[in-house]
Amino acid sequence: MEDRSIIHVDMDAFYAQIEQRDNPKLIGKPVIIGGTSSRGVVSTASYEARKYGVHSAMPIKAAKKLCPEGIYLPVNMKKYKEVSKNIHGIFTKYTNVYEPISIDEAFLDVTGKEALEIAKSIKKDIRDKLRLTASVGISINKFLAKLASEVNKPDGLTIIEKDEVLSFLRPLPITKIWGVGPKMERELNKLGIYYIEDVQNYDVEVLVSIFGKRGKELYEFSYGIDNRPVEPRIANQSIGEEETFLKDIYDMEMLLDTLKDYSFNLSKKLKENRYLARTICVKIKYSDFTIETRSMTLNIPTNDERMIYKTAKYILLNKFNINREVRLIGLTLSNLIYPDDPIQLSMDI
Ligand code: TTP
Ligand code: MG
Repeated sequence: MEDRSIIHVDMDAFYAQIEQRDNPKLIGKPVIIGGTSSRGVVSTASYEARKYGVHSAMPIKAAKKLCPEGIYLPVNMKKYKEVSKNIHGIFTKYTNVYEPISIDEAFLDVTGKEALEIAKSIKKDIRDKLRLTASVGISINKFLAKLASEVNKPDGLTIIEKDEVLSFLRPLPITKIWGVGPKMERELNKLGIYYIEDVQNYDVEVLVSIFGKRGKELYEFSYGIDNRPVEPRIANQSIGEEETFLKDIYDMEMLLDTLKDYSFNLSKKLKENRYLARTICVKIKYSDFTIETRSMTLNIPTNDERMIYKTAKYILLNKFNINREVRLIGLTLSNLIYPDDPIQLSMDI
């Protein structure tokens, strides 16, 4: 694959920074944004509050113990979404090959352009137009660009050049590898793997025998290999999966199993992006190439694998009349939203 230039932009302490901007009295203070009920959790904390050990996903109660003098504010989602729209608007000035990945993050593919100049200009735009700071990473792929953006937070700008990749990765903990959450971490620890260097030195065949495809990915990430493209899309579009069977089938079990796999993958994608979906649509293409779609809209948006599958199954069994062979089945989730409440979503795989 030819060399690419990928930029990753991530706003610093996003919700908290917006509140500090809008109320200068909060500047320099530990500000904690989160659910205000007794069972609420921290959405984010300003960098001042992080010094006390306060972080996202921690119960507010625990945060108050660590940082009693903190200023605790509720989540003003409407405001943050508006700012998010403005940020994504800035990115599209530079390239159409831009992939929003959450409310405050995006990848841009600027291959063939002056990546450093663009990165500086994006930071300047965000500062001048929105009076906010972002951290930016530049490298040869998504995985490395995202790591680069984390290095010098807040207000950072970091490049990982091609010839620095291996030495940069070597000392990092394995949790820095894309998709390695606490569960995977424990499994790797059992093999004596703690740092990315340990993955580099491990026998890839053994990793594959234990983790399958994921083992190979892990090994490739440890060497900084990541060929995933920046996939341009607009937040609030839809996500979906479909597959043409090798041979047309008339087997309900297999259709359901396929929907189950899709539900798992799409739920994971929703969680990674911190989206919830309301509309679930099943598509069937028959052996004569006619296509039918049926959908349902949930009262409560979800990212739950079981809920997605349950609904898809209901649609398949009740809204279709499958009386001939099926060539393709697809599942699409639309009506994607950001949660209005600071629901904590696990990134673990
Ligand atoms: P992040 O970019 O993960 O965090 P951040 O911008 O607050 O801080 P950092 O400087 O480390 O990037 O998430 C963006 C926003 O998403 C964050 O401001 C609040 C929200 N969020 C939650 O509501 N719950 C969570 O568990 C996390 C991680 C984020
Ligand atoms: Mg951020």
